Amino acid sequence: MMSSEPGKTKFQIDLRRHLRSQNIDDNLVHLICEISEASKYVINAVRTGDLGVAGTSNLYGEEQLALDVLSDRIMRKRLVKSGVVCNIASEEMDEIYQVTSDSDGLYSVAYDPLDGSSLVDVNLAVGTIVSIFAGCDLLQEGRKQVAAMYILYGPRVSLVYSVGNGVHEFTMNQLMEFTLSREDVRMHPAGNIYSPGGLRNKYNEGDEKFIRYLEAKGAKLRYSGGFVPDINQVLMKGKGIFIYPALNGSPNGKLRLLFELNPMAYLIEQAGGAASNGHVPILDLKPESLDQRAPIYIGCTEDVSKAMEYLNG
Ligand code: AHM
Ligand code: MG
Repeated sequence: MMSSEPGKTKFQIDLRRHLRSQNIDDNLVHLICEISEASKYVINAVRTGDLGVAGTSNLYGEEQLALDVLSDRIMRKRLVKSGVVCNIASEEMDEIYQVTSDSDGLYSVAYDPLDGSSLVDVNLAVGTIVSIFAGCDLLQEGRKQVAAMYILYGPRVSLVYSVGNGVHEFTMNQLMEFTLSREDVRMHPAGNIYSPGGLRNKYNEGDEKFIRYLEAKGAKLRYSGGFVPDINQVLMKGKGIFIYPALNGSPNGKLRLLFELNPMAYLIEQAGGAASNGHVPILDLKPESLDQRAPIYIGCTEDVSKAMEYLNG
């Protein structure tokens, strides 16, 4: 433990100092710091950049916004220059970008540079999501991640990371430095908020019954349509569940295993929560392709178990 409550710290603990206390190698410290530096340019792009379309599409055939393309470029450039990365995969790139084939002491990174980008024009919160593996293989089970993190661009900018030793939150200060705001974030066993993605009239019967159960027990609906702020709410309040289930016509839901689900599942598990695709933990899924999607139920362990009961009962 390095600090106490926000506002009660005698001195500010910055991200690099905190990372150095985690017993991880210097290259990983450097990599996470480089990503945090890149996020400062992404937030600048979000705040002031062009809101139009880029005229290109990503590997899902979705139209890319100028901000998607710019954020992707910012992230990739920084990762390439970091000197500690061999392979890079992005939700906005068709293929793996190989920086070097020499994996010795290096890391591979999968990221969504600007998740929820279609919300920027209505000024809702968005974020960058990052998954890190040791070596060059990006198609590994999420449980093998050595680190996961996100940066949330909301009224404040926060950065949440784990390297397998709990989950820690940093907030950007007036000097654009990330300083520790919450250490070892823990989730309660059960929650009182729910965040349901997708069209409810396309839910299957089990998911519909689960939502009715949540409503009947008085859980509050909290869904912004941005995965990062929605997960951040569940994680930081420590209470609740986010679901993006299979939909009629979309049996794997919408969200992507490599770029969105694995890193969030890692963080939520590290905080004492759970994440499942309805049958097995998200972190045990072996990805077969970069663009793999999966349904997700993620949050407090008892809520996720209850969802499984309705889904499989
Ligand atoms: P994106 O990666 O194209 O931005 O899409 C992901 C977003 C998530 O932020 C969010 O959870 C989800 O799409 C919302 O989808 P829906 O509008 O179908 O509920
Ligand atoms: Mg996304």
